[in-house]
Amino acid sequence: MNPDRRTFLRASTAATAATAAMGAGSLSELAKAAGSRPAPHPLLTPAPEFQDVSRGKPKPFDLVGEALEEARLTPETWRIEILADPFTDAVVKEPASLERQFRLDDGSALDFAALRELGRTRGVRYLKAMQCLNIAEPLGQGLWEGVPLREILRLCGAIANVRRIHYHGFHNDDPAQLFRSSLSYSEAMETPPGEPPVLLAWKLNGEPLSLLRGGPVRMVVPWAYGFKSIKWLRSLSLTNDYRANDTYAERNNDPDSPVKTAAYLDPVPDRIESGTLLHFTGRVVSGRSGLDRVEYALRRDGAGESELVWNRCELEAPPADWSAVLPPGVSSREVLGFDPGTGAPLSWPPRYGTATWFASPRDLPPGGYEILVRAIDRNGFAQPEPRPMPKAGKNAVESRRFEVG
Ligand SMILES: Nc1nc2c(c(=O)[nH]1)N[C@H]1C(S)=C(S)[C@@H](COP(=O)(O)O)O[C@H]1N2
Ligand SMILES: [Mo]
Repeated sequence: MNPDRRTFLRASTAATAATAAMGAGSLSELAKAAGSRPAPHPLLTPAPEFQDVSRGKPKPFDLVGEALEEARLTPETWRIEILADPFTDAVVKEPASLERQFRLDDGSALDFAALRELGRTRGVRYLKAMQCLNIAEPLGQGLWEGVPLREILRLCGAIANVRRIHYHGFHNDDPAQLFRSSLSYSEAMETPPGEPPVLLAWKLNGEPLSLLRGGPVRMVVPWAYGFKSIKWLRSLSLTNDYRANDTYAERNNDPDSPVKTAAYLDPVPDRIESGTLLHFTGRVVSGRSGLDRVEYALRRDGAGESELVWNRCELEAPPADWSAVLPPGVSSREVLGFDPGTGAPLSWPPRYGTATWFASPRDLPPGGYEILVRAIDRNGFAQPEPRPMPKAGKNAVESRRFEVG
């Protein structure tokens, strides 16, 4: 159980224990215990605590010593190739061409120092939740830092017949284990004003990106599920093929699916003593269509779907003091998605980010219940709409049962 999930239990058992131990005499103690709302999920997930989704064997983060260097996965050995894909077929008649390629064989591949140098003038950082299309719950939220992919592609000079960027991560020498993804050229180059760009990231939460999280360099695609954020990135291929080559597409998922606005519910104890102040918590992800609100409903055993009454949940407030949240030396004024003047976030939760919601229903009569939670997006769609299809992202309305005894 992670510490946040424990908080619910702690808060509710503290209140129960206080009720039992103190009797009617110490009302202020009682109020204190009962009033303690669980702490929100931390806004920055420590890098090792992200839930890991890595395919293949051995995993790159199990490599050590020479094997790691041969894989070019140390900052000193890391290189990225940027190549024109010679691909043509009956439909795609002309191959891609680049004025300048960056190749391993002639020593022109970009190294880590070159990337960092570019980052000095073109670097950006933003908050983003990493989320797998196939796992309900964000894997973690981080402050990602690096250089926009568009700045890397600019280095190629004049380019012709390029429609997509194909890229893959290192696993080992078995081609069957390649984990691939792709973006259209336009998605990579045309960042809407104020929106986070696709990033070649080498820092997470102010620290160098660990091998475990895909370092030295990983792709971060802000609006997409995790399968586009390829770890152990070492090559980009610019192609005239107009099709997505994503590994996830081959596994029956929609490779263009943006992250959904969706609320997720933390575990709930099976049984709650009558009179305990209830605190339900969970996380909500602000997807491409933004978040309007989070709602919960309580269904008593035997009640029908049509009797559901949806109530508004409270959202964790943005921190008043971001210096206590962000890594040392990072001002929120320098984070994309924050007001450069005031340092306050421009939307909440952050764009493609997550925050905690709370619901504290009062005075529930004893009985069996189900709690349901849903997010409403800025277009007025209630979860699981607008795309209640697992192929486009796990987005079902979550519910849990409990008894008030
Ligand atoms: N090279 C590589 N990159 C990868 C994967 C992988 O298996 N290999 N898994 C992807 C998937 S499906 C997800 S959801 C995210 C998870 O990122 P995390 O392990 O840092 O939480 O990484 C993506 N990047
Ligand atoms: Mo994933």
